[in-house]
Amino acid sequence: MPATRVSIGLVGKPNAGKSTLFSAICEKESEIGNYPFTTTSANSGISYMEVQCPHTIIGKECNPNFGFCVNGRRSIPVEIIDVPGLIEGASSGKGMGNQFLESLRDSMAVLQIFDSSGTSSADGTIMPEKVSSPDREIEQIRKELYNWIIEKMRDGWERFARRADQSGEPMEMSLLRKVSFIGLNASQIKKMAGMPFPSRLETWSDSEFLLFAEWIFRAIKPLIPVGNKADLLKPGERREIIRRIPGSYLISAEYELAANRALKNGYLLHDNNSYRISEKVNNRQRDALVSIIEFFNDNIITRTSALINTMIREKLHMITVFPVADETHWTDKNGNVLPDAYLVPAGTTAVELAFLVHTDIGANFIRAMDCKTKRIIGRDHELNNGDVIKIIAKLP
Ligand SMILES: Nc1nc2c(ncn2[C@@H]2O[C@H](COP(=O)(O)OP(=O)(O)OP(=O)(O)O)[C@@H](O)[C@H]2O)c(=O)[nH]1
Ligand SMILES: [Mg+2]
Repeated sequence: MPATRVSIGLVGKPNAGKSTLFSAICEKESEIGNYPFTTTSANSGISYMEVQCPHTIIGKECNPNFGFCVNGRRSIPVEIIDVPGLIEGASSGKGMGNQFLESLRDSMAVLQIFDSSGTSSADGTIMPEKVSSPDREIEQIRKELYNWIIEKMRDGWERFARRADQSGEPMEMSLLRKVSFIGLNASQIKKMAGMPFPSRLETWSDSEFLLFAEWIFRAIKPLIPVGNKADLLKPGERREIIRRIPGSYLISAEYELAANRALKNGYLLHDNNSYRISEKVNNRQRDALVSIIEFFNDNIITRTSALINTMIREKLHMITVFPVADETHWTDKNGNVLPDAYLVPAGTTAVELAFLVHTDIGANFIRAMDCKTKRIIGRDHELNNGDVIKIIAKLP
């Protein structure tokens, strides 16, 4: 994985389809089962985010260190973490317990996978008819995530808070040590400024812990509702879900996986941005593929590749930049064209990029060059999406 690793976690009740989604978007597959708790420990894999590759500007093929590039579309690795199913009481150890929640520490964003068809109970048992409401399911899982944070914060809080208040250190900085289990860094915790949190930690109680948990999943690690199994819904029902659950997306992990397999087997062909069914399929396979294509053509449905791009661009506000050593040929010092594509937060400056490339380069930063315009840029210049940047540093 590149220096700037982006991780997305998948959470939801058992049988919501997390492992099916993981298998559809990652290079490796995760075990899928129609019984609860098929997945028993967190599993991480690599998926890709597609961006326009600047190699088309200089007309030379690129040589990616990570990922690949096809027809000018560069695929950048993104880590996906498949988490075991969550049930009510998970935060206090029910089901698979709460150790696995700790894999969320490494996730920058979390997809909350819910069963949009409502055909599974709260513990994930698959039912022949609708038995659950997506709204309630989303609330329940959120409550578990919040409870997990509250429980972790409660542990040894009084002693911690007393000491922190006496230390004279800014409240956020003390808190940073306490919340390492959720993987916050100093620049993230500074975003608490302006939020209505009491500065004396000793006065914090469950309501502040809850506010803090809500803030984390809103401002730091966006928790995005994704309704799976939308293939089981009629078109009108799909629209009703999107209307009722603001900010949600609808997918079918099963159809995505089936389409991938059909593409690999040559049963399905993809040209000119549309699908074509091969002549070599039998009638049953043709019917299945027709349903899948029809489903994907419904514009209320989000394709899983678009979902990953949206998470990174719009929810995590990240941009792609390409550091190079040679401003004319856009190569590294070994002649590889555009070898690195970094996903960095929007607002990243030239010197911050230099530190990501190497701490020595960051520490000895002199200036940088925007290789598309050949303009010199200073250390505090904020980079733009798609920039190709040469860093000039004073090295011994
Ligand atoms: N119809 C339909 N079924 C799906 C879809 N995604 C998953 N399933 C089925 O739902 C069941 C559960 O899928 P998994 O991916 O194992 O679910 P999970 O969320 O990983 O479950 P746990 O590991 O137990 O937490 C399997 O029988 C899948 O085939 C979908 O998009 N549509
Ligand atoms: Mg699973």
